[in-house]
Amino acid sequence: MEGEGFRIKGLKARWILDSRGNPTLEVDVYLNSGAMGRASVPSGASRGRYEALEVRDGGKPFHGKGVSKAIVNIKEKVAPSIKGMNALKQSEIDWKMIELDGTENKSRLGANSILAVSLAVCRAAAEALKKPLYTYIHELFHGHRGENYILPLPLSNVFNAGKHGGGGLEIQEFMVAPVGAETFKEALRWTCEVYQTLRDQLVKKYGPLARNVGDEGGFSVPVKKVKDVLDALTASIEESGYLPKKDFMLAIDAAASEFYKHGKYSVESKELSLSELIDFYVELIDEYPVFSLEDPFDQDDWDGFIEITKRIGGRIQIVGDDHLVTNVKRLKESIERKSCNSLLLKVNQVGTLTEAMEAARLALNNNYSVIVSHRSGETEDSFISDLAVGLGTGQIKAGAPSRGERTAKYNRLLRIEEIIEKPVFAGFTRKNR
Ligand code: 2PG
Ligand code: MG
Repeated sequence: MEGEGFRIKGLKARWILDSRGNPTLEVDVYLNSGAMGRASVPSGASRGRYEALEVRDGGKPFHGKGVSKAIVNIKEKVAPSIKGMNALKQSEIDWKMIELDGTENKSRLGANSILAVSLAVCRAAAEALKKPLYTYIHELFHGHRGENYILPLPLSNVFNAGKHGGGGLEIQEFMVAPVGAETFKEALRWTCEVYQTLRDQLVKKYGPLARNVGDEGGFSVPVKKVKDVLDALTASIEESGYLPKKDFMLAIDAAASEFYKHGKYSVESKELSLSELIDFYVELIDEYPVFSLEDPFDQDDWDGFIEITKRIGGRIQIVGDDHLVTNVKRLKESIERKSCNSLLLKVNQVGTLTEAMEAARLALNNNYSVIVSHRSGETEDSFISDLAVGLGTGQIKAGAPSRGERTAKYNRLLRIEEIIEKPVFAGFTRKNR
């Protein structure tokens, strides 16, 4: 196709619903060739203090969560400035929007407006090139054609607590990761079996209400102790016929900024100091097959992050989510100070695909693992599935295998695995057996 065909002809922005019934942005980008790319943006509940900001309307409609101002920003400011630009120049377009916004945290135009356009441009370009999205992302990121694509290990949040569930436990997410599976398809089947066994076990113990699920599709019963959840997960793995540690590992997102106040962490009705909280985590890691611990401390508790990475960073992944907010500046500081060893990659924390890729590159170059992640408020858009495969990060966090906005991501990965010639699944224990 002629270069002219790749130029942006126009944008269309609208609100659609996210999985919590809040409006969110969806954007269509049209190219001269007739190709169109569509993308929508997610929204978090346990948000980091340093995330790029969403522009919301305020006022009565949608309890203040309307996005009509963001839509106007796209129509009146973004569209005229990127019209005519070549959609293949992803970083030029993203930088144009960053400059147009002109603020540190994208508060003028809104990270939601900018991200919706950024992702839709990427889809339109892939569409115009007639390439699958993951292939195009691979080329953008690695600068060459992909040969061996990696299907990510799913970290599946089967038990929701904290701000995502009503059970009262402070630690937010309890995930199972099918590390011993040989393919993504097998990994997903195992995960569903464990998920359903867990439901049956919880219903037996807590009654029929236990089948209700939280924001990310995981179960959410009132438990008092973190170990009760970890015991339930291990029991479900075993009852489903799998081996903890060999077939499944566990992952935790503490989201500790949510239970930190005046220098103390309130966990299981106790007020813990930094060193008591470290001991608490170390005991869990010693007793259970946990391979990944996200946001174990408040986002600004550098001492806590540095100390825990020193103590157990050689054994497990210490993941920075609210702590790093997919932000290159914070990531640089983390690398210098050794505050963790893994980056949670959320495109909407930073607001453009280009910046998210920069963060991923910096992380990988410094031996940080990278987990591509959804938000607790999601749409049916499966962009992050293609992103995980395109970047080749080997891990994705996309919730429980239930609720349409979560299964959209997993189902897309099933389809990708089917198209790829020699897919490699990022499990890691099978080969060591
Ligand atoms: C997290 C995320 C996603 P939220 O803390 O990792 O699981 O939650 O989108 O609410 O920030
Ligand atoms: Mg998190």
